[in-house]
Amino acid sequence: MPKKPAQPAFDTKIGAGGETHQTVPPKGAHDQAEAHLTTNQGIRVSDNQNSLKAGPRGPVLLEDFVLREKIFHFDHERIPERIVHARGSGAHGVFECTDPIPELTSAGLFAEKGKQTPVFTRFSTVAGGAGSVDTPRDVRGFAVKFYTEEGNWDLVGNNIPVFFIQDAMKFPDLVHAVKMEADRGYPQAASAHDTFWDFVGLMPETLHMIMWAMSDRAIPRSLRFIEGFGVHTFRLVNATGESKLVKFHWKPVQGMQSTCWDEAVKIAGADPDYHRRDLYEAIDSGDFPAWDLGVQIFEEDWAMEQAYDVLDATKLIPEEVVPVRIIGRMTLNRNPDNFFAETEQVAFCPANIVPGIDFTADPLLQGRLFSYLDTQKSRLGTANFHQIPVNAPKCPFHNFQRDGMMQTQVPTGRANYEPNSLAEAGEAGGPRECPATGFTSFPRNLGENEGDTRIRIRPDLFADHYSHARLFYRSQTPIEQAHLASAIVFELSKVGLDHVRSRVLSRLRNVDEDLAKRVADGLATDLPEAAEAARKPVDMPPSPALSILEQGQPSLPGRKVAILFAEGSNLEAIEKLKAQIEKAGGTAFLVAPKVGGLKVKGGTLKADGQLAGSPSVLFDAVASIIMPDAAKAMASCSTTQGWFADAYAHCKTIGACPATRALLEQWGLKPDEGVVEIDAFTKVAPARHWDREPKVRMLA
Ligand code: HDE
Repeated sequence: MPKKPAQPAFDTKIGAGGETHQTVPPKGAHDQAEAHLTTNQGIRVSDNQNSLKAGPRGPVLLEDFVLREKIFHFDHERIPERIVHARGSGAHGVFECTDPIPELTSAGLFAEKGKQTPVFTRFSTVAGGAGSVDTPRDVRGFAVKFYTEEGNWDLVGNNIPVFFIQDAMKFPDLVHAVKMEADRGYPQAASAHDTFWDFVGLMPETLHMIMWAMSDRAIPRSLRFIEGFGVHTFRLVNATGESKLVKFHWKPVQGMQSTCWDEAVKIAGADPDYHRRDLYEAIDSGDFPAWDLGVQIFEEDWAMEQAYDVLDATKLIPEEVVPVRIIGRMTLNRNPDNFFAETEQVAFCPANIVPGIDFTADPLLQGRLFSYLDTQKSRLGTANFHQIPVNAPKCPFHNFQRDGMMQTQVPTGRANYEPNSLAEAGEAGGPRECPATGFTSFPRNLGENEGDTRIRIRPDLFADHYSHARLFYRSQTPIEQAHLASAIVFELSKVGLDHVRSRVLSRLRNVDEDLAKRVADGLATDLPEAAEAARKPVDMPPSPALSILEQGQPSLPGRKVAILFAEGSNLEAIEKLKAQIEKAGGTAFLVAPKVGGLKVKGGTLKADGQLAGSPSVLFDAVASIIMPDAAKAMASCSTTQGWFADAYAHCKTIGACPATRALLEQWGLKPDEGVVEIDAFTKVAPARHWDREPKVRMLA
């Protein structure tokens, strides 16, 4: 991480009372230009320390406009947080088209190889408030704003390709159920409570997404290691008006990786900003995360032949059936300058779409097309939120929408209506519609052909609530299945209402009998009768693309590794290991019982973090280079023991010198193939050794 130089400070005496405070002189050309502190009206402030008083001990005067303006502005600093996805982290970047698809879409951003489009991306959790922690079990939002030359396109997706519900009508109920319970105001950022599982049990359409949410996908290692999905079926339309259906995918170039539950819980305490920090630091250090954008393209006729409805957002199309074609890459290469101005004020909206892309009649998507514009007005307070820099298109935009709160544009002339003939009198007439290049909606939406009968009903195939949940469960590796079953046991163990637990179990029997048994066993409860299924589930061939572990072991680039040392450790060995890790693309972080500088063999060494403040959960793998004397002193330290025990229990690679190995044995942490000599460490880290897991933890 590049370190910012420390600023020199000097003391000043101010005020009649001679109070001392420290201030920092402006530095650099930029600061010099803005050296004078002013009010919002541009009046220079002479004293930013003391309010205006009637004498040194007298009351503060109402005329102190400097104080009043400062406090007034501060009082209104907070804006309503997002009702969902309140906690998020964002970054700027660029999207580059790598495989143009003009035959599929007229959208300019996909027209030529090498074409670049600026983007702003915001990742988020869903259930917790803006100040909640980064690592709860939750869905992650994955929203990308493409500032294209034809206007803004927002692909507002998640890290899970399906959703809990099929119809926007149920969204407020879902969100009320998962958020803090209405009377008690807890739990924060957690689905493990009665009301959420009550909703799940009563709404079997949630079960597919429940499988994902209870899998390791919902406890990612970092935002850099998640996939993203547009979820709904969209439409691509080419220049001649031909159309195909499409699902959008983001594939992380860094690979995919998750934590395990015990680790995620401990990270929440050790570093509540774990994901935000990780993203910021990676970008700040030039290790730019990237994602490939892929499309699954399919014909409407093909869609109509499937056993599921592609307008149903609780269903996915297996990649093995319709492969994902990679068409471009997004690289996040710039952190926001200001969190509030950019990450907080960014306003995504699935209705922001460009010519060449169109919606389908997915009833969840249709509801979203209303909701986002509406919510921005209450969150950002004005219909002019599109003028905030992070939201404004980077291409010209002109229309006759006028005025409103916080209008920052100054339109000139009389033309504020259309049609007008002011140009005939030599005045500016303003912009006009463009039939040739303007956005036109595709004339037919899939499913929109059933006459004009107004009905509140779902299509038949929407009633299959279990087949895709089953597909997901059966596509997982055994260890992932165990994690998933254990997660449901954990969540249901926090449910106080017996009938809620029982109803969920009765639904799980339709997903997979083995899963239901494991959960019932984990709860020490009897299996109820299977719930009646509205539509008999069908078995689909497993899809390895749905498993994280099937994608392979993580590699070192982009991962953070701790090297523990203590008094007397061998400096040369530490430096050698550090260099090896960095050469392999990882980041080495030195941890010691004290940070200031310890005497080691060969010199003095400062640590990057103190042992108690840098628990092993924050690293992908750990190595330890210590002398027997130090090991002896550390043997009785519960923090040190916990440091190793967690690394071991989270199935991480441990690089152990002989003294460390002896310590592990003393603590009963049996060395296995994941406990390696220092020389072999870089090769093995940061693989996870899941074979170890059954030895350290009871899983369902
Ligand atoms: Fe959202 N969702 N959502 N959602 N959503 C919001 O918009 C909504 C849904 C998603 O980083 C809100 O600006 C409805 C699916 C992301 O700023 C709100 C329905 C998917 C973000 C809203 C859904 C998403 C949001 C809250 C059901 C994945 C964060 C604040 C019909 C495809 C964007 C805001 C950011 C945010 C409504 C379902 C993704 C209230 C009504 C499905 C990533 O407008």
